[in-house]
Amino acid sequence: MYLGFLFIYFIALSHGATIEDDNYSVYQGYKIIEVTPESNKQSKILEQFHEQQHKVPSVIFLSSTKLLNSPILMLVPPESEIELQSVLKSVKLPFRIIDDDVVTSLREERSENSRRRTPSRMDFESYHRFDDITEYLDDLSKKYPQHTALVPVGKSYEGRQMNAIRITDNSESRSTSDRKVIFIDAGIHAREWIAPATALYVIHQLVENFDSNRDLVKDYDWVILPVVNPDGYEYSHTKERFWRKTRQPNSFACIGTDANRNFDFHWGETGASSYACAETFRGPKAFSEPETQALKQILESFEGNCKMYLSLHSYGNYLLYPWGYESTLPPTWKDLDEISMAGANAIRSATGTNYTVGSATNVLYAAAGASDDYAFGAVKIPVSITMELSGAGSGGFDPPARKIKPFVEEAWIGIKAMAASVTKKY
Ligand code: 0X9
Ligand code: ZN
Repeated sequence: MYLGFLFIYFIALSHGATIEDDNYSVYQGYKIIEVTPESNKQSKILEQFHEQQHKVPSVIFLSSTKLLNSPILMLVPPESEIELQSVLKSVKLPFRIIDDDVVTSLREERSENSRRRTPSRMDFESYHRFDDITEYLDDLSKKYPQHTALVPVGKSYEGRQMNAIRITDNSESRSTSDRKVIFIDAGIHAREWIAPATALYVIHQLVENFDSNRDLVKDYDWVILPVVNPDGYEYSHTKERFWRKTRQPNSFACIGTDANRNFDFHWGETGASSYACAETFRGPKAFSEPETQALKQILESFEGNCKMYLSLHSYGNYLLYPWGYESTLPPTWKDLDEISMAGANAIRSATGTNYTVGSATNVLYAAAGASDDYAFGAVKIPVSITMELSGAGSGGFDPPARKIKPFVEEAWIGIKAMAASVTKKY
């Protein structure tokens, strides 16, 4: 008996997981269901059902869009399957079960996904834990003191130190406070692991491949915060793979706030839940989360100098600009469109991947209190873009390890093109 347990334990270890670490049993019996609305009526009913999840959460929307003929994925617990099916039947919307055993898929993916990086270098062959990421930034700042500096941003609810890295070309004579800034963040949503990986790839390119990318840092400093929500990120590694929110407890024993609904700009007006258990909970008040406060402060410290705010999310291949809280477009939307199109076109000609460009409300859905609207509307950063990266694997948030490299390389092509367009314009 004892030997049997020991054997299972070693098998688990040899697959890169520990028994204590197995975070997938919470999804026992869950399925991933895909629907593709083809008419406005079908799209509307699904939107209403999505809205309802803001109040009585059961089904987790893994992706959503207003565009017809685009697939929408849902994570469906066994007890909600019948309800969902009857909603879909009422508008003759066919569905496809794309995964009827989420637990097994996640376990299989996990064995190849999580490995520690080789000390002193970053690799893009697996997803890295928060401590590993912190250590990498630390290493870079020591190894390249002439080009990099750590910027302490704040502490997460569970006390994790959040650091951004500032990348600069020291041959410039202007003082730091006069330099223009491009600010990138990732990992506001815990489960979107490809986003921090992309932020790390941008850091790696700008610092470790400095000479090839010199032009991009000539007039601009880059400040990059690779994980905005470290508590959630770690929780999605160790407990619930599809965790989205922060980890600060709320009423009704429900934990976490959707950090991308917690910013004080039209806070809570649309597409955000006032219900603490919902996936899109806006928080008990604006900036209730230490992580969103930290992001607000660092953004405000670059007020006037920061010309582009780019927030990395996944997934769906979208480049979204304001507004995200209402369908009206801001007066400068043509500039925003031109810069986003530069990114989309660069990616399309390099790899053929198609990024959809448009305002967040018009392309996806209205959701107020997000960081992109705050950066644009409150901090007055002239270019604010949310980039929804490529998806793959379970529910779209688990691109297999071998896809990390091509995905982050592709994103970098788009980011470079957008940055080039910004530095020319501002
Ligand atoms: O809903 C979100 O926060 C973002 N999509 S995600 O699938 N990564 O969760 C989109 C945010 C777009 N911006 C605004 N609505 N302001
Ligand atoms: Zn997101």
